[in-house]
Amino acid sequence: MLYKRSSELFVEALKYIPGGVNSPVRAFKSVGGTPIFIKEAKGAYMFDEDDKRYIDYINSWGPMILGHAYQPVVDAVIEKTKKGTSFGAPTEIETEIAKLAVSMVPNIDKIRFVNSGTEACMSAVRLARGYTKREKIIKFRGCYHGHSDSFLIAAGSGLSTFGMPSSPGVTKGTAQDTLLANYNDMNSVKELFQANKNEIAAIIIEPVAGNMGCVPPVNNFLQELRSICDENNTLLIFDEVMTGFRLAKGGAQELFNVTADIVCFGKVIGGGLPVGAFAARNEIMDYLAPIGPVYQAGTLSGNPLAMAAGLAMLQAINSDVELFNRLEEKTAYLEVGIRKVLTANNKTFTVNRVGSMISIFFYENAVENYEDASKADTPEFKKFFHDLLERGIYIAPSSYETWFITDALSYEDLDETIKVIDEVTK
Ligand code: HOZ
Repeated sequence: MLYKRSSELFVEALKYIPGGVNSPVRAFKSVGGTPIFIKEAKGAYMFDEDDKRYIDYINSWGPMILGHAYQPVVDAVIEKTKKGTSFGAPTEIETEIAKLAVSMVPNIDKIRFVNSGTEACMSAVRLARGYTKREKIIKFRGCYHGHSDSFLIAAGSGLSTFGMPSSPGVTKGTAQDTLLANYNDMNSVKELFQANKNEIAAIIIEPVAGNMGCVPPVNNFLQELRSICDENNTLLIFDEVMTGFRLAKGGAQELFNVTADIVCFGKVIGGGLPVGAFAARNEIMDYLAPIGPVYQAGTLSGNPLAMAAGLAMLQAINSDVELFNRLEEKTAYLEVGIRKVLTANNKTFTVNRVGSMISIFFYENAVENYEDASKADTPEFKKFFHDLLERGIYIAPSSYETWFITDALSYEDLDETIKVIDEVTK
């Protein structure tokens, strides 16, 4: 029986863990069926507890850009572990990775490490509020910046997957300080500035949205956000948890040639260990404790194992001058193949892609914002997901999530994937 061991493990997990998972989308609730339990992974492949092999297009939701169990990261973590796993005191490696990250990313002087993308975005907003002495922020419908209270309003990702765009437990007081605009719609942003003069501390945005599926910024949207922030003394926060060190060495800032005031990281920067970070120019970062008044802290922040993994990952990315070209070529190859077979099979679809982030929407029109993304055909996606899974292709169990391409994928893997997509959509 397919997924036998996974089913048994899920039954057991349900007894002790809410929904059997530690992060909701993993439960497969929106696509139905039993989540597969992973035993191990190497390169482009994951193996479940029933020893079935999958070509992985989730890649831990982004971090495994060089493939699973990437040897330099594994070695760095093993070596560090032998010397102690946490000290709650400064270590040399924190400065090493900070120095490297600052050299790779435009427009930042200092960086602070935390444990997740959620923490990074939450801290960035607190810093922006403290720095500007204003309280309101603008976020975009369908963008997800982690599960901190201020962001769980019209959020994408898991919340959209379950049709609960906002979460109970977020107080009215918190919610009223989060103003909502539409992605790729400058007019909706301008209206908020007009109605809230001198009150907006920051705009936070995923420069390429990845939590309503992959949705690229259109025209000069990011440039126009930069301008309106400058005109209103508002800070522009790029949530580069997905795009950072993935779309280019310097992330979306480099790719689109737009500078943000604060940049948030997660995923790739930790090489698969729990790392987040936020970074900015000196005058903003020096507003943080212990120099400045804005408080932020953490026992496991800058943890030596996490820093060792992150450093090995960033060193590999920094020294590989062809990496981003290869990722672009592989993902473009996949995109062309998918378009070809879906067209031949008379499917109604839209494919969005930026670099190594890609999504298929079963929808006939362009997908430029959350409203468009939510019109995609859900039953069609569910079938597509399960058909692929059964044939060993592992994509995110939600059409609101992006596929993340890893450099470990070979062209044979991509051909196999395209062939399977052809078969299941015939
Ligand atoms: N919704 C998260 C990614 N956008 C899921 C993370 C996880 O389940 O690991």
